[in-house]
Order: sequence, then C-alpha cells, then structure tokens
Amino acid sequence: MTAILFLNGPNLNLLGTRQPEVYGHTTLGDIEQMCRAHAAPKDVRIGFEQSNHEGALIDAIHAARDQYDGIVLNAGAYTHSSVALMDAITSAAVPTIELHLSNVHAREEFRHHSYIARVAVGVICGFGAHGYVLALDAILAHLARRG
Ligand code: CA2
Repeated sequence: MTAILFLNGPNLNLLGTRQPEVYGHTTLGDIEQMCRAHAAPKDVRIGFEQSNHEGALIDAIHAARDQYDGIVLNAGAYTHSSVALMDAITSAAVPTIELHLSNVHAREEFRHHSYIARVAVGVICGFGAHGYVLALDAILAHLARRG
C-alpha cells in the first residue's frame, strides 16, 4: 500500500486559532481528517505529524525513508531559512512536495525564496486547507508516473 507522510513545521499547531484572515479557520486536526477521508478510498496510508523543532522535522524526514513513499511538507517559516531541511530531503531521497496554505509569492519578499523548492518535486501554495488534498493527489500522480 502506498504511504504518504504529511509533515508540518513550526506554528502550524496554531492553525484555526490565530490570524484567520491569513490562514483560515480550519485547524490542523481538521486538515488531518480531510486528508484521511481523501486517502481512504484510494487505499493510501497516511502519516500526519507536526513539530516546532527543526531537528525533529529532520529526524522525521530521515525516518520517512523506510516508512513512506512520498512526503507532503509544509515546513512553515523553515522553508525560507533551512539549508538543513533541504539537505535532509536530498539525503532521504523520498519524493517531496512543498506545500503552503497561503500564496507565499503574494506576501513579504522574504517568503518568496524557498530552500525546499530546489529539491522538491513541485510546489503548491495559496489554496488554503484544500492544498493538502491537492498535494496528496499530486504526490500520488507523481509516484504513479514514476512506476
Ligand atoms: O502558508 C503557509 O502554509 C506557510 O508555510 C505558513 C508559515 C509561514 O511562515 C510560511 O511563510 C507560509 C507560518 C505558519 C504559522 O501558522 C500560524 C497559524 C495560525 C496562527 C499563527 C501562525
């Protein structure tokens, strides 16, 4: 069975509780349920994790090598700063999609650059919580194309 890890970075545990004008009212728990509901009929196993710590995210990416076929990564602000996360994705060699709730390109200049995008299969941003479902379909299509 295909297995996909959704990995969420710093502050995303606060989703639905603050800044709803930017990030919406949906909680990370709601998003996890959406992903599980979308995956169930496709016979796909889902892992869903969140950490505020860069090292924990790196450990999760390393561990994904033996447990998952693909990763959907919303690395939060680490997207724009973390060479270490980029290196972890390269070394784990698990196909990874970069995901953001907001359209980072319509926001501050510092959010326009991503270290993750260099090593990602592709990037999805700006579709709010629905982006997680889009990313699941995108990573499954990518894995199917690869065979
Ligand atoms: O749009 C996204 O998904 C981001 O990854 C969210 C990050 C931000 O640093 C990235 O540039 C884009 C921030 C996550 C903060 O999440 C919060 C949620 C609710 C309240 C406060 C922060």
